[in-house]
Amino acid sequence: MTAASALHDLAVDIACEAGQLAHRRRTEGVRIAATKSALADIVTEADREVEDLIRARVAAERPDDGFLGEESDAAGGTSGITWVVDPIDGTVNYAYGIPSYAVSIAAVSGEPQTASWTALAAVVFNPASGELFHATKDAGAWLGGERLAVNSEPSPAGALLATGFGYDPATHAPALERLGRVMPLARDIRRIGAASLDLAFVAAGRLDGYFERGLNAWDHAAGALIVEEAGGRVGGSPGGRPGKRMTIAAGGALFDALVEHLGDDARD
Ligand code: LIP
Repeated sequence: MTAASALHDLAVDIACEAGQLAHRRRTEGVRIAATKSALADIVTEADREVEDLIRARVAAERPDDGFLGEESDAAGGTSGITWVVDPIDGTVNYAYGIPSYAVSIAAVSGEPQTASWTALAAVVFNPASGELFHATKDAGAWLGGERLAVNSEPSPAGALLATGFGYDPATHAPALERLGRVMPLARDIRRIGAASLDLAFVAAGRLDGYFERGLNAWDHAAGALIVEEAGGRVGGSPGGRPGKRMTIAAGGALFDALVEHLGDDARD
């Protein structure tokens, strides 16, 4: 077993346990614990509890690894591996009872910076649907046991695109203007509400492409590897990586078209 496949297997095991906890808490009723960057940017008690579980499992199995999670302080490690975690991606969906949320876990090597790390293993698990998207570097992307591949060419009707909007109301007008610039490429738009699922759906060919401004590393770390292992491209921020400025995911030709239509919002 390679180091990456061992990380993958651990990530899958932890994501399944964490997803079952998230789903159980959802059925019991969700309580908002706090708001963060804006009134709409909520964190539930389950977000915190699920991240605590993931962090404890990683610490027990790999005590020298680093940890970068949405709901707790970053911790450096000495092993060169960092776990990048969104315990419940799609928190607003989760709070409203919309079954589109996921545990997103990536294991990366190198400095814990999107611009420089190498993702080795990734899991995006939606416990509401039971769908487990996963990938190991250089070993393909999978939905359960089914190999995934991005759509290489959108339909002549246009691309089915997904995007998202930030929690800060001040970002909505420019986001709508940006959407208008991209619409000539689209047959339609989807707003799923969880970046990790948007990315996993691009990998699965359920979407032709996805773009969103303002994501955090834990939103895209796992989904980006799954898209790349499904033959897609991910970028949109300096250095050709996903990031706060923009995250774009698609097959090759559509990726370039999205960069062109997004203009300075995505150009290197
Ligand atoms: C969410 C992303 C979503 C984005 C939301 C939010 P969270 O992450 O998955 O794509 O549009 O603004 O960032 O907050 O649910 O972990």
